Amino acid sequence: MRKKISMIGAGHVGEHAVKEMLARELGDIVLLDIVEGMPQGKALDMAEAAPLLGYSYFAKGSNNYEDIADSDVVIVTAGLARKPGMSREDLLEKNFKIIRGIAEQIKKYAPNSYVIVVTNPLDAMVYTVYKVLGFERNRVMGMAGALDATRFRAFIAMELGVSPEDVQAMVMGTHGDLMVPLPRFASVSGIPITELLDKETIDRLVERTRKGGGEIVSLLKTGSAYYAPGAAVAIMVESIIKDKKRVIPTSVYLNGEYGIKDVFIGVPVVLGEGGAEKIIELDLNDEEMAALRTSAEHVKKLEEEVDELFKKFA
Ligand code: TXD
Repeated sequence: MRKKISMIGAGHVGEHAVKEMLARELGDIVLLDIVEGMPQGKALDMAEAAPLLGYSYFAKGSNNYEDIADSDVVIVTAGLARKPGMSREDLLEKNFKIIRGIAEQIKKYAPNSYVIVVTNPLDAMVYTVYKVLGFERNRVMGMAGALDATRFRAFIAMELGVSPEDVQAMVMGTHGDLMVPLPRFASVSGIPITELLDKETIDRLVERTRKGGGEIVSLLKTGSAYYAPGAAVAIMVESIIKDKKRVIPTSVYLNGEYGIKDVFIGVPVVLGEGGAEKIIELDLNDEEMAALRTSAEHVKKLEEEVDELFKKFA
């Protein structure tokens, strides 16, 4: 049975994720945006590349939510990026309104789907979607850890001059400066990186990972990263659709795991046909646990702001 995937938001991350999902033949895709013509143009352009690249699935551009009906997976990348002079609160309020509206459409047209949220501020936006949908927690998740971890892996590979493929790493916590990269759980073909790099170097790579998003923004000047984010989305969707059961850091609603409750935060998760099937609980040391708690407290505050926005715009 061909699967159906819908991408809400046909901007940079949306289109790159779709391109990667087509290349991996994950399913037929609906690419939806508020801008008329643009998603149709991008989808047509991708269809025209199919004979050259050899994939058998199509994306369809749309401005109409009826087209997402009965999707197996829905991804949300729609929203605004922060512009100069705009505070974080302004962005939270603007994207809250956009994301809440989108979640209502998903609930109406794709009530059996797995939903992956990408829009920033990530953990607050996935919380917003979760509240509107009322789905079981294994069906609503956020993408961020997959991106932060691939950045950490890439930096380790570059430092050591080894294949990025052989580098594994875990990054937990919220998306942003308070993320929690975990060098103790990073390895090169099973060799702990603590055997290969000194503490000073590891600290430098951890810091670069924390600031990874900002580094790209300051180079690009207009907009933020989209190659690695698009690939990270595709990898998560692939693990769900093919029931690969890959272990990927994913923002999920914790219910007591790690001693944290009612907060969306990045933790290692088994992704398979049941969505976020299983949370892996690592035995964190005191320092790691303290960093994760700080991350969770930060998200909790944002969630309280979201609760206020639900009341304000009831
Ligand atoms: O790790 C992560 N989670 C992230 C998050 C990694 C990279 C990007 N991250 C965030 O994703 C970023 O801060 C943004 O909030 C989103 C999307 O980033 P992108 O770079 O794709 O932004 P664009 O290119 O501006 O695309 C946004 C699209 C654009 O085409 C708008 O027309 C559309 O969203 N948009 C809408 N579509 C549908 N419906 C509504 N209401 C709507 N509003 C805007």
